[in-house]
Amino acid sequence: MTEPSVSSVDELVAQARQQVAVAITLEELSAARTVMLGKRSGLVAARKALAQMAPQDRRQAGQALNEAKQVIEELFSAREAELAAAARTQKLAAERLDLTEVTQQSKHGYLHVITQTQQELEDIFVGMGYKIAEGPEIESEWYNFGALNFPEGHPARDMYDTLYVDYGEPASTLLRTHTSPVQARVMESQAPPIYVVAPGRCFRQDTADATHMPVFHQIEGLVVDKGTSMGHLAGTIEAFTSAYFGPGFTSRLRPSYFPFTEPSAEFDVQRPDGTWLELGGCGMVHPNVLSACGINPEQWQGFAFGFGIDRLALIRFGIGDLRDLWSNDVRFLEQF
Ligand code: FA5
Repeated sequence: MTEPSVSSVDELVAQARQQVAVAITLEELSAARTVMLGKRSGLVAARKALAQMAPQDRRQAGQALNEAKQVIEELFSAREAELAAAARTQKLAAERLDLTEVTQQSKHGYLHVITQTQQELEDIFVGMGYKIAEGPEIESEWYNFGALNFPEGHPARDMYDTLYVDYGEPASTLLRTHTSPVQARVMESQAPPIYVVAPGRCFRQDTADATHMPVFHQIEGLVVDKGTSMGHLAGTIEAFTSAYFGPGFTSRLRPSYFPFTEPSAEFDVQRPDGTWLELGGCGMVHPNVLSACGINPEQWQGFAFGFGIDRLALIRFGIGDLRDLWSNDVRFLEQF
C-alpha cells in the first residue's frame, strides 16, 4: 500500500472538488460522497496505511489526512446546501399558484340573458319614476283570480292552465299564473298615487314550444292616479318598449279581454320574418278590482300591463326558440 504523501492528499482533495462540481443533483452528490468519504474511499485506505508508517512520519501524515478529510467534508456540505436550495426553488416554482394567471385563464360567470333583461327593464321603469314591487310565487286563489274580478267558476279562469298546490282547501293555493296578483297586493297595502312594476316568475301547465314555457317571467306594471287614461297607458308602453328595443320596430295594440281591465288590449311586435308575436296584455284597471282592493273608483283610475320578459328577450336578440334559453348550453348562452 502506498504511503499517503502530501501530493496524494492534495490529489484526494482535488478529486473531491471535481466530483462535487460535476454533481448536479442531490442524488449524484450523495453517490460522490460515498466514493470520496465512504469505507472504500482513498481517504480510508490512506488512513489504514498510516499504521505502516514510521512513528515520526505518522503524526504529520495523519494531520494532513485529517485536514484533507475536513476540507472534503466542507466541500460536500457547501454543495449539498446549494443543491438543496436549488431543488427547493424549483419545487416552489413548479407548485406556484399564480392567481393573476388563474384569473386570466378562468372564465367569468355572468348573468343569464333573462336576468339581464329583467334588470334592464327595472332600470327603465325606475328611470320613469316607478318603484319595484314583489309578491309570492305560491299564491292564494284570491289574489291570483278573486281580487282580479274572476268570478268563481267563470270560464275566464280556464284561460290559465293553473298548477294547484296541495295545501289548505282544494284549489285554494296555486303557483301564480301571472304577476297580476301583485297589483292587488300593492293596491291593498299602499294608498294611491301608485306607480309600480313587479317582475317575477309565473307558472302554467303550458307545453314548452318556441314561444311558451311552463315557467316563464312577466313584468307587471300598475299605475293608479287621478285622470289616467288609455292614452297614458299607450304612451307608457311606447316609452318602455322603444327604450328596450331602440327605435324602428313595428308594434300594434289590439283589443282583447281580461276580467281585471276594461277596456283591455294586447301588444304585439312584428318579427323580422313579418309574423307578429304577442308580448303582453294591458288595459284600464276594472272598477271592481279597485273596489276589491279598497280604492274608490270614483276618485281614482288606473292602468296596468303584464309583459313576458322571456319574449322581450326573444325579440331583442333574435332568438328563434324560448327553449334554447333553458338548455344551459354555454355556447348558446355566451352570446348574450
Ligand atoms: C296575462 O298574464 C295578464 N295578467 C296580463 C295583463 C296584466 C293584462 C295587466 C292586463 C293588465 P297573458 O296570459 O296574455 O296575460 O300573458 C301575458 C304575456 O305573458 C304574454 O303576452 C306572453 O308574453 C307571456 N306569456 C304567457 N304565457 C307564457 C308562456 N307559457 N311562456 C312564455 N311567456 C308567456
